[in-house]
Amino acid sequence: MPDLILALDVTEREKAIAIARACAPHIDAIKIGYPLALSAGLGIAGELGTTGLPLIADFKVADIPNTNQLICDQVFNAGFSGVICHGFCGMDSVKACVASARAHHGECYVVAEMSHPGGKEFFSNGTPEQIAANAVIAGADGIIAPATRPDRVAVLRGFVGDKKILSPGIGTQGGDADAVSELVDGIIVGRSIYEARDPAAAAQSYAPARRRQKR
Ligand code: OMP
Repeated sequence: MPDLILALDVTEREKAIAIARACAPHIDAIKIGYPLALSAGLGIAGELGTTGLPLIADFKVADIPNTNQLICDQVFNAGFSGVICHGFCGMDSVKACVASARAHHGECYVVAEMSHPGGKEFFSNGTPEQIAANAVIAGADGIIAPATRPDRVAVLRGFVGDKKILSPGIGTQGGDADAVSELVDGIIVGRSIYEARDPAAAAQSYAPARRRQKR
C-alpha cells in the first residue's frame, strides 16, 4: 500500500503548519523542500514534527561527498527522518548521503528520473537506470521516479527490486495516482492538495490509491 506523501511547498510558516495539521489524518509523511525551508527556516521541522508524521527533506542534495555529508547531517539534526539527493554526482556523493542517513537512523532517496517535461533531456539514454542501480549499490533506501511516466516507473522497478520508489508528478503535473499506485511505495502530491479549497478533503480523496496493494 503506497504512502501518501504531502509535498508542502508553501512559503508561509503558519499556512504550512495549518495545512499539515489538517491533512495529517489522511497522509503518511510530509516532504518539504527549499520553498518552505528557505522561508521558514529548518526549525519548521520541529513544528511539523508535532503531527507525528515522518518528515522528508527534499533538498536534492547534489555536491561533492564532503559537502553532501555536511548538508545531510544538518537535515537529520533538524529532525528530518529522510533526505532526497541527486544521483548524477556519482556513487561517492550518494554514499556520503547514505552514510549520514545511517548515522542518524534516517533514510536516503535518490532521484533517478524527474517528472517534468524537461526531465527527459538529461534523465534519458540509460542514465536513470544507471542512477537507480547505483542507488542500490550505495545502500540507499529507494529512488524517486516520475508518476508522469508510469512505464518508466515500471522499468526502474526492475533495477531497484524491493527498494522503495517514491513517485511525484501526480495531479497538477498530469500524473494519475491510480496509474502508479500499484508500482510504488509512496505517491508524492503537492499542489493538488495544498492549493485545494479544502486540503484535508483533497488529501482524503487519495485514500483509494493509498489502500491499493502493491504488485
Ligand atoms: P506538485 O507538482 O505540486 O504535486 O509537487 C511535486 C513535488 O515533488 C514537488 O515538491 C517537487 O519538487 C517534487 N518532485 C517532482 O515534482 N518531480 C521530481 O522529479 C522530483 C521531485 C522530488 O524529488 O520530490
